[in-house]
Amino acid sequence: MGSEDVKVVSFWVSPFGKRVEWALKLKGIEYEYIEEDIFNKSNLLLRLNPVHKKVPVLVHHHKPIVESFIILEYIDETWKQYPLLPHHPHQRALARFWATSVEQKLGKAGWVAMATSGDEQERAVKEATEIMEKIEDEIKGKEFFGGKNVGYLDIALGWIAHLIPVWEEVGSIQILDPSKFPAITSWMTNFLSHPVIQDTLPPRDKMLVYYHNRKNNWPSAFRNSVKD
Ligand SMILES: N[C@@H](CCC(=O)N[C@@H](CS)C(=O)NCC(=O)O)C(=O)O
Repeated sequence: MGSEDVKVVSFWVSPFGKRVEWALKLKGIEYEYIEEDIFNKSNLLLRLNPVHKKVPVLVHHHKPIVESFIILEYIDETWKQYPLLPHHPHQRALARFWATSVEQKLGKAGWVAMATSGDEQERAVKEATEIMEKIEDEIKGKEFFGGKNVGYLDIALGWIAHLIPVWEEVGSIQILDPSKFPAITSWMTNFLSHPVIQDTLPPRDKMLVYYHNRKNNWPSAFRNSVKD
């Protein structure tokens, strides 16, 4: 795959960016990684993603593709080895449904649970826990959402495995009680022990410092613009 010109513009802790790196690595595609400062955006990012001005951006043969779920589909269609989405259309539809539903519901609730306190935090923890119950039912009895291998939905939800525990520590909250969510807990262990995932995770202590800072700056100019 050495002749492919593939670049990933991302931010070290971006859960969206990790998806792109995981997908490329699972397929054995080499890429150049370009670190972006999302607090002081480069002209490169503004040129590559003028609509959302966000990372990640995949650049394949000088053509940018943005939005992590769209990038995952592009990667899966472009490089056929190690298919990410399930084969059957209904299974594919379900994988997309869970990916986007969890993103919309848990992304916001988890972030607010970490960053706030009092009633607002309590409501957010409750909301996040309710979504976890649905995810628990989905993963029960399986090693990965993709079956025996890490697939599209594992990549889409992978941030739960490494970010939620950090958010729990920063927010002094519990969303993932292992006794309540044994199937998610064992999926997290399986996912985090996969060599590709291990290879790309940011150091936990650096993440803790970063999210403590984000929490301390909340509410602030960022209140209406959750960055990750
Ligand atoms: N829906 C986008 C979300 C991307 C996103 O929010 N990226 C964050 C970094 S983790 C970002 O670039 N934030 C900059 C900003 O919000 O201005 C995706 O899935 O790619």
